[in-house]
Amino acid sequence: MEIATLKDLHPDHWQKSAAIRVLAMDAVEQANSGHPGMPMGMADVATVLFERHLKFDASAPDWPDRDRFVLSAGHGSMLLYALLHLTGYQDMTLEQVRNFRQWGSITAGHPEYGHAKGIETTTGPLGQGLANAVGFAIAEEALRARFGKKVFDHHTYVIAGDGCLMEGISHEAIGLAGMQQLSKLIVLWDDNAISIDGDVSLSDITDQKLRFKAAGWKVLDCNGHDPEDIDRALTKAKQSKKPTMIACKTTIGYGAPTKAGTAKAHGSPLGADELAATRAAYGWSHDPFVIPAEIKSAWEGVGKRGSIARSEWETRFATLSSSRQAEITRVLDGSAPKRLASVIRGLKRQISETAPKVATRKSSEMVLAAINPVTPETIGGSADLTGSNNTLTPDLGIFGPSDRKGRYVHYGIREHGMAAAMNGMALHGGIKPYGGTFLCFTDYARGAMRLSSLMGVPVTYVMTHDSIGLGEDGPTHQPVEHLAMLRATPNVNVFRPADTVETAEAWELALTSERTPSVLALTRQGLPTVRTNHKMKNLTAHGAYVLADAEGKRKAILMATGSEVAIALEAREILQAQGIGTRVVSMPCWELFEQQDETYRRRVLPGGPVRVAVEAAIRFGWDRWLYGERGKREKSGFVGMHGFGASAPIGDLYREFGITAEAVAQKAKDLIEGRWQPDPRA
Ligand SMILES: Cc1ncc(C[n+]2csc(CCOP(=O)(O)OP(=O)(O)O)c2C)c(N)n1
Repeated sequence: MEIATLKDLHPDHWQKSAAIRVLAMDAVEQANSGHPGMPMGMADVATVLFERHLKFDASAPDWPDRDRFVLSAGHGSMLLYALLHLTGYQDMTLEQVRNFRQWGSITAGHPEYGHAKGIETTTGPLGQGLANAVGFAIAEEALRARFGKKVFDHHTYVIAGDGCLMEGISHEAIGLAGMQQLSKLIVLWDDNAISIDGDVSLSDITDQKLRFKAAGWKVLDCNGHDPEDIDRALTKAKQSKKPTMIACKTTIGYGAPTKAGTAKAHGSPLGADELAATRAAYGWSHDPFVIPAEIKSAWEGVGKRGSIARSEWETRFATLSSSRQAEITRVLDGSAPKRLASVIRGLKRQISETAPKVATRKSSEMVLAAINPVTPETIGGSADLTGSNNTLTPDLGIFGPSDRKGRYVHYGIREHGMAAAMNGMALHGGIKPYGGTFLCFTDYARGAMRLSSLMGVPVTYVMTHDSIGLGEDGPTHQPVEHLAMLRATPNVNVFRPADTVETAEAWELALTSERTPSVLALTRQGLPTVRTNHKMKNLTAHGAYVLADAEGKRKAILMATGSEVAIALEAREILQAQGIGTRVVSMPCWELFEQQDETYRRRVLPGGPVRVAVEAAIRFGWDRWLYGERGKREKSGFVGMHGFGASAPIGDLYREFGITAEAVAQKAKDLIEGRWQPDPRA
């Protein structure tokens, strides 16, 4: 649709959408970086969505029953910032818009969760927002089933670009949403046929509409510059029993005389001449960042449109029993249920007394069996490894189109989609998601896992088969570098528990974490209980602690995690038998140990004794504890992996790779007797 026609037929709409366009153009120009084309192209769609469909109240951005709006094409961030400013979100001032992409502003290059109200999730890595939205929609279904539609009854809208749909993660997200019949999920595809390199046809000829249809979606079309057509499609989408994708035919950089419809409008300022010419084409005579009062006030009216629905919701909420209100408030706040701590303590006591020999993946199942019944906000799942990850407990039921009260999601073989959906659920609020796969396939989930950390959402990753200890599946499945990679990631607690007691403690910490995701690295193979002395206190909360102290003069400290703690204890026996006083330090979570004060760390790892670290993974990162923390290079050694694993039975692998109690004891003795040798790979 030509500008003249649009202005003529829909003058009010035009003014509103033009305000988005010029704010985007001006902010990108001022910042001298950013992406004007997408906001200019999608301004009409966004205007109709916000004006006629999106249930929101700009004065109450956290209202739990608001519709969620996800800008998956996060490079078009100015579209969102303009909408938030125009509709009257308090924190999104004009000053913030002027400071687009500057240090300290809330208008970051890409929308970042927590920076400004109205940003539901961090987007920018293409496809993530779309996949988060699947989690938002799952959370809404689950909460509606649990608390009723008086309290939870809202849609999730997504704007996604060609890039989002080309990314592999979109395939996982679309497949999952289609199967789950998430009818309140509506995706608006910015079908402008342009990406950075040029025409999308340079790299993709997929029929996206057929693709969505094939995955079980309803598919609609609209002219993305015709408000009535956009409205018609959105109205129809809301009646669908399936998730809906609306292909919105748009022109990138709409109205820019020489750049519209080309990749030149995608990711750089229009430039002074083009900017002036575009203003002229729009008939927009106002100075940069000036929005005429009547247009601003019309937009503010849109921002208030939802206030009636919101106050009606508050009235309905107030009619609920006080215990129901308290429970809803609790799950939305993310506070742990009262009984969680006592259930964990009870299990710890029982395990310390009976000392079972079980794999920590099984330990995790035992813990979940105890905590899931008292924590109704958990939604578990696995990427098709349920029996191996031990993530399903008998009380959960399966979440699906015919049972929204089920609390277990069969994610299918979709690690990345699972991780992103979990982010969405956690961000929605009211749900504590956990999901499993093999630790090695962290690689496949990595894009979304990084965002869990960046956004500070407390999801829990249950990563089993955590070392060569998985045996015959071989090196393709044996993680060696993954712990290091996870530990290198800011803001994630990487737990590698040694037994069921530590596993229970790790779960307690994961479920009570407020701003940090957790990874539980769990074994396939059986492990003895090493914590046979019941302690009420959560020792894992310290990150590392003295599990067995030296008898006699302390000459060696053995540090280990997970399955290698038992090996360290055996090595200690050998050394003690030879009169060498040896301390064993279990280090289930380095990140938490780092957070302890100096005095505690000094107490656990005093300078003086030789140190040997043992972990069936590569050494990377261990030096911090070997000689960075009051240790000495010539008095420290590492027993672990130096490359990829191999396909063989577990016993052979540990022996062949030299990860044995004898090797650990020998290393300690060599160090004590001054026979230090540099590790060529360290
Ligand atoms: C995972 C990921 N890969 C690459 C990029 C860099 N990037 C940002 S936008 C973009 C092109 C997106 O094209 P499209 O979705 O069609 O956006 P439009 O050109 O319509 O604005 C790319 C490659 C990114 N943000 N995320």
